[in-house]
Amino acid sequence: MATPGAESLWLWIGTLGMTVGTLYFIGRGRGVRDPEMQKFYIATIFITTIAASMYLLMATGFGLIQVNVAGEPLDIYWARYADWVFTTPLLLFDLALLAGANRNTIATLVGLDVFMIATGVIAALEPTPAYRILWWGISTGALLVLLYVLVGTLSEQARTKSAEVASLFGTLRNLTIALWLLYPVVWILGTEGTIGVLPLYWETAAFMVLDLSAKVGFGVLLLRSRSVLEAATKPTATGATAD
Ligand SMILES: *C/C=C(C)/C=C/C=C(C)/C=C/C1=C(C)CCCC1(C)C
Repeated sequence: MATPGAESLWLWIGTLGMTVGTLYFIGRGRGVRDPEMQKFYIATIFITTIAASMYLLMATGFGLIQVNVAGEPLDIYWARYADWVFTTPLLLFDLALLAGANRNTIATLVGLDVFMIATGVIAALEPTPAYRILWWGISTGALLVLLYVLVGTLSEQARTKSAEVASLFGTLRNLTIALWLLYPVVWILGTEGTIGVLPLYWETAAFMVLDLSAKVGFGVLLLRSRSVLEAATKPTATGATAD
């Protein structure tokens, strides 16, 4: 096991930010009785709780391993992937719930997402640089298909909802597209990409800012207005409801 270096500063900030976000979301969820509405709060609280614990794991050095890549030891924070494999499906679940998506759409999104993170893990652990890039490419392909479903099928379903729900969905969808596209960029420029443009210190800072924006920022926008969530869980006039 390796010990974190100066980048642990960013990991502690990440731990703190995710913890504050969790407590804030728990506060927002107090008194919500409707089981359909509670789903938004439960999913969002789990997202930051998982992220807070994985950041703590990385900050304390347990979430870090060394992989031999082309004969050189490379520090890999494996706990990132343990975080993402649970939190990214939950983020998509929040979006799908808002859009009133059916089970098939949710299953497609979650399936693509888990495939993306799993192939990302292979990319991170692969000892041959060229194959690392290959798996990165496969994972990025899955991300592009996933975003295509977000823009296509899911947005179509969101349009059958009230104007305020459709508008919140649009905002969160765009935020998700913009932030998620930056993950493979930071990865390939960072230490994992073995090109060595971004040192571990700055890569860790970049992932921390992305993670906090994609989870706490996302949650703050989603849970800001109870009336919008109420409207999202009510059956729509056009009859295009979930299931
Ligand atoms: C809260 C965490 C979030 C929103 C994480 C999102 C992560 C990704 C979209 C990661 C994507 C990756 C690729 C597309 C290529 C391979 C490397 C990854 C796993 C960083």
